[in-house]
Amino acid sequence: MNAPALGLASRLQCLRQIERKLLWLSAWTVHNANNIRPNRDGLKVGGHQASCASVVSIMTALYFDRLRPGDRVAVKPHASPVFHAANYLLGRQTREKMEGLRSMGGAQAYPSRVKDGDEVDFSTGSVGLGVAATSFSALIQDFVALRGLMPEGVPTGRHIAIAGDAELDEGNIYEALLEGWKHDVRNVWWIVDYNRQSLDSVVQDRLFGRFEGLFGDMGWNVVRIKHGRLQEAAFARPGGEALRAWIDDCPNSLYAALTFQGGHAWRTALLADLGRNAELRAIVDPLTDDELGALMTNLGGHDIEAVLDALTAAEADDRPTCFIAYTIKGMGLPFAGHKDNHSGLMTRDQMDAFRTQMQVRPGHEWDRFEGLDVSPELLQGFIDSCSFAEKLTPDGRVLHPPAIALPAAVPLPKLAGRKLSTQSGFGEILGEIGRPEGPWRDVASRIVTTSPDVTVSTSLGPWVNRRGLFDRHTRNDVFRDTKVASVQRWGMSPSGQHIELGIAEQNLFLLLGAAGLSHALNGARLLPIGTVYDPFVNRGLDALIYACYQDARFLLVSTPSGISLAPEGGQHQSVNTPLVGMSVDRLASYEPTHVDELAVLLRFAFAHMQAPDGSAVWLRLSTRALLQPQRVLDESAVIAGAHWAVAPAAGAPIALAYQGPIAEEAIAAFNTLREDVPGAGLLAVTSPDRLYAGWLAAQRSRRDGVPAMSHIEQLLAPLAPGAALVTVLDGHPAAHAWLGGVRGQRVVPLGVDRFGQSGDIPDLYRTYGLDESAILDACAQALLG
Ligand SMILES: Cc1ncc(C[n+]2csc(CCOP(=O)(O)OP(=O)(O)O)c2C)c(N)n1
Ligand SMILES: [Mg+2]
Repeated sequence: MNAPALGLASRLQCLRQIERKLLWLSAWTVHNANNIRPNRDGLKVGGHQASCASVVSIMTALYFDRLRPGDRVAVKPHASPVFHAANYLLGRQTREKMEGLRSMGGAQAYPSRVKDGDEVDFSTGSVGLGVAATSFSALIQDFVALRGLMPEGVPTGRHIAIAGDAELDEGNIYEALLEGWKHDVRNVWWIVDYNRQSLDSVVQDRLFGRFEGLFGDMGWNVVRIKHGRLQEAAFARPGGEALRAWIDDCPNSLYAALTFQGGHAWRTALLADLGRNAELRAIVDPLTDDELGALMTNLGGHDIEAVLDALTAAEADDRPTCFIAYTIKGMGLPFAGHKDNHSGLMTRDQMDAFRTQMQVRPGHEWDRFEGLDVSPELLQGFIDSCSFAEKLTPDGRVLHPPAIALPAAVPLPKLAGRKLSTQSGFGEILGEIGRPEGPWRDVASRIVTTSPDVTVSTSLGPWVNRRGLFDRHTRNDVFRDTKVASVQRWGMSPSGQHIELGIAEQNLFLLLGAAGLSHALNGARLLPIGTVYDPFVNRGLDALIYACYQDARFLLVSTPSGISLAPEGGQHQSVNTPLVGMSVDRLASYEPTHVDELAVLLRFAFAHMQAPDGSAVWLRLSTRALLQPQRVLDESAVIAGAHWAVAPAAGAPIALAYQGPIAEEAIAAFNTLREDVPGAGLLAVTSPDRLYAGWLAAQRSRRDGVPAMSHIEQLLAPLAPGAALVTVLDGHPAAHAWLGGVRGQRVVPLGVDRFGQSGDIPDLYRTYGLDESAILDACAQALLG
């Protein structure tokens, strides 16, 4: 349904009007925010008029011609105003939000799923991540489609990134490319806005050649959109090939500088090299300076026809395709090509001149069809007839499938009298959930697991043996077929439920981010679980934060953790991850100590991942086996972040709090402590993150005049006002140090604040001050004040 009533010429005419309007609106939106809107704090509001101008033609061709409702797009961060302007023309963005660009409640500086609302498919801002995200969302679309989870009526589509060329400097791009190749990813387009400028400078010459080589090696189709129709026509004339060669050989910096200087400078430079070429002069001499400037800057990425042709040709198959669209940063604006234009803003005078050029009357800056050369009716009719103007579903672009119902409890292995680690407990429980029959069957069908080459060593093995590996193609397990003994059954098929990744941790989080948005993007709810070694969460941290910023819903299981991993040495012993868990928004972070707590938290995670006001969940686990207690848990307390393993007497002068595998030493110390202080309490902390969040929320509520009492306030209330708290975890002690602020109690926080090293647990706990005697010393110190 592509503007059926209009012929090509009228279609192009309409697209050119829209292109012009997007250029105007994007520049004006930034100008308005910086120069027209009142500014209360004197800070520069900012915006990127040049980055927008660079990509206007590409976005016009996409949004108003080639995009289908089922396509999903990541727009380069600095083109946010163009994106909002396109939506404004499509009737999906309000003038109020446009006027409020970069102000609270207005359109966001960079497209944001959560803050901008339903039209944004992928948030962008941390460059490179949005681009790579499209590859993983295409993989997830395949996963849900091949497993028959896509709801009827929801179309599949292409996953498209409009990328700045400097985004390809980010290493995560190449990690994603390699992973995409392994999984034979399809239906991905990356359109590179090849303006050969980044923030600081002009890029190296012939960079496109590197891109082409890299993408080609990864099995991508690479399409150069280099020249516009004007240039092609000139090249076709006698002498034209000399002009083409001159442009091809022109260094990027010189090309950019000449673009900025304009027609006269182009003529001087051209004639200095080719002035004796009579055929070339026949092309160049008749042109005015402006005409010559227009010819020399007529690059493919600014020529709607060239862009349309390239995109349309690529639709012939579903191969991943990289388009290298040659563009000029700031095209059509006074600072076009200037190397300092990244954050450059047009002055008021420049804007006035631009307004006149765009035929926009003062006071009509926001009128959709002001100053255009076609009638509003024709243009509106054209816009209405664009495929992308059709709704994806009656609900819009964000889909809301119902939650998957959960049985009352996860299948718990026998615990009584057993020594078990949380990691083994996790593997056993997930293996049970994966049984083909039983109450968890429907939930299990929605689980997708993934791990960056640590599937077996994070105890996902039993689950994978049950559910198989996912691959678009069926591939047998050769070891099994040839009867080589192995515990792992690793057959791959389109019905498998584990996506095995290479080691790159950023890819893990990009995949979890994509799978965690499948409900919203595909209408197919998934329960993604990713496992990784705890210290290497840091290796993918930006992508983890990115996933959370998009409100992706997944369960992260990081294991093993801390110095309890004793012999493995410092690089494998995580220290800071509990603090990371506390500080990342939309991520509920836990460290269960015993497997009964883990079981409660696993079920909670499946619910929280699906709740409208829920979030992603993180479980930090350990390989240290602990004796499992027999007890009845207060499940809501476990979920809220802590429960009394031994409740304190009223007015008790001290409590000991533990988190994670250090519990054994803490419990031993506690038993000694109680001989002297019979009323002492023993607090099992499952989440400093949830405790702290709950405390902050209660404070906010009270500030607003609404009475509230947080879980940690209730827990600590029985203790004497000046009581001492000794806290201990296998991680940074700052995770607990704040507890003293809750009721003004004294805290002696124990933990690890230096890099770990190889050793056994007695040596390491002693060295880092976590063994029983160190805990008792801390108690004595705390009691003495
Ligand atoms: C991870 C990250 N590092 C740095 C930045 C700061 N930054 C913003 S834009 C930019 C250069 C972008 O250049 P390019 O991708 O070529 O975009 P364009 O030329 O279209 O503006 C940089 C370094 C960022 N947003 N994200
Ligand atoms: Mg650039």
